[in-house]
Amino acid sequence: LSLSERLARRIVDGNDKGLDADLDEALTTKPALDIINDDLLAGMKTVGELFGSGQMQLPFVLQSAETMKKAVAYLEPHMDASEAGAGKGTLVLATVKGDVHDIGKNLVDIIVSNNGYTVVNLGIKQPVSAIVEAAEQHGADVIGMSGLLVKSTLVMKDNLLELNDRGLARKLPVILGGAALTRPFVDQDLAALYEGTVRYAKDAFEGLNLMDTLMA
Ligand code: B1M
Repeated sequence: LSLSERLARRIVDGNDKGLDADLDEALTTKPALDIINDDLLAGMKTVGELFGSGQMQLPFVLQSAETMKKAVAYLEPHMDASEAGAGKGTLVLATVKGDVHDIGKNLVDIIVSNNGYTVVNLGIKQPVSAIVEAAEQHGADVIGMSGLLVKSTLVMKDNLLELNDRGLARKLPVILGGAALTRPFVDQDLAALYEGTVRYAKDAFEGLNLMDTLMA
């Protein structure tokens, strides 16, 4: 196996023995973010396919997720903090109520915070009340919600209605991301009911681009 394939395989197998050495070797050839995007996420994609088709059981998915987290944590110090500390704005970020998936959200945190924004990462299973409280406490410029379950898309819709009701929509643009969402659902259906701006980010980089656009 090539180094790239080996890294993807480590994620699929949830095998972190010797992971750091492989990551060190990969770092000699390409930047940390490329390792995440090309190699580690390829492994997560396979995990999703195996799980979805019933060929992989949940405890093994969890092991893969843990290995993915370790790999990302190991790579994080190697990412360029371009314009870090520039105080470009504040993103309050959460995985929505009822949803435990946080790998994607945490990647958004790493990429957005490495590009000059303050990110307040609330964690998983966050009710809208906690998101609103944090947004007020930290003077958020943007709210980011992540969710991977189909039911999370409905939670996001309810959350937007709640922001409308609280009169916060005009002040707080929202970025939504996660595998169960589609661009038309967010940019058309949800945008039609939210009284502020709501946008879909297909990945962490689009999340960053949206931050730049919304803060411009
Ligand atoms: Co679960 N899971 N899972 N899971 N899991 C999915 C989502 C699923 C699609 C798998 C499948 O069936 N093929 C399926 C959902 C089906 C559905 O709703 N229709 C599913 C299920 C069913 C479940 C459980 C219900 C299983 C069970 O208990 N029977 C359970 C849910 C519990 C709950 O939430 N209440 C469950 C549990 C778990 C684990 C705990 C084992 C683990 C999560 C560990 C963790 O996150 N700490 C897990 C995993 C790992 C997955 C898959 C395999 C991989 C998810 C992942 O990390 N992807 C997933 C399959 C899949 O997605 N195809 C699956 C990598 C990550 C980098 O991508 O999160 O999409 P993603 O993030 C991307 C973009 O979406 C975007 O940027 C990220 C990076 O570029 N993005 C944003 C995400 N959030 C954003 C926010 C933004 C901007 C961009 O701004 C705010």
